[in-house]
Amino acid sequence: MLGVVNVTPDSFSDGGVNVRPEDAETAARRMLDDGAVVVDVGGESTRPGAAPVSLDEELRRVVPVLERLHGLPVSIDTTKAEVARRAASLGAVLVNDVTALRGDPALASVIAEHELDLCLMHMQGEPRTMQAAPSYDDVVADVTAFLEERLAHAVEQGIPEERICLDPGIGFGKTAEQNLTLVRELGRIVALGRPVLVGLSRKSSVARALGDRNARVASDAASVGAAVAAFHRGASLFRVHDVRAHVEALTAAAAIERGTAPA
Ligand code: HH2
Repeated sequence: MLGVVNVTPDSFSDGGVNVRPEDAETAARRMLDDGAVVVDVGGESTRPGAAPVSLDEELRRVVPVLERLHGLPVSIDTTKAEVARRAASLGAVLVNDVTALRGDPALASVIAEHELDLCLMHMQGEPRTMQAAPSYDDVVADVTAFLEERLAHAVEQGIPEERICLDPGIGFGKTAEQNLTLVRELGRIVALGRPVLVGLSRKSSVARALGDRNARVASDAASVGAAVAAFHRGASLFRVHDVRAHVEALTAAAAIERGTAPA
């Protein structure tokens, strides 16, 4: 479980909540207490329509939070090599790159050099325009082929395969229906042989599954339901806002899969 700590004024569901470093720290510590294995700190919103953030501004947002969380398991949600480098020096263990190493050409070598884990996520287009006209021949085949190619690229760049997880990028250049199809067919991505991460938490396609075509932010209850469905299709990592609810639901779902309660 990855707990989301957005240090941004404009994230789609929690923008502005954690802009003070002390608030971000409190939120992160609570998520870890609630069972998150990592907290994913990000200083740039990737919601549809979001404008890019400069390097200086992103560092200004995340460095004070990373300093406060030093020694705890932290992931850095960034596309920039310099942010990843600073995060690694402050103890980050994972880079969550929504461009899947297509953004900053220097990022792969920072990850390899610091022996960081990496999440490769699919996105069609870029956040400012990605929801304008998503288009695929076959969304599941296209996303799977993309992740397979990006995985090979990352390995070529010296990042060991064992350190890499894959993410279909729910909401990144996809219609609500395409997002739901990707989760239903998640087994195709799982078959690539790497752990699969999903970020369904509070996403609009989950909200729209409840019948409101204009809904923008899903409830935590709907998000948990979607995560459990993804779990049953092989997802093993979940990027979520309400950590406790997801941990409890997924622990119960896993116990039913096994047929035994934890000892
Ligand atoms: N979703 C968001 C951001 N980063 N990273 C991965 N790997 N997968 C995701 O699905 C994903 C992600 C968007 O959610 P959030 O961080 O809540 O909002 P914002 O991008 O507006 O900060």
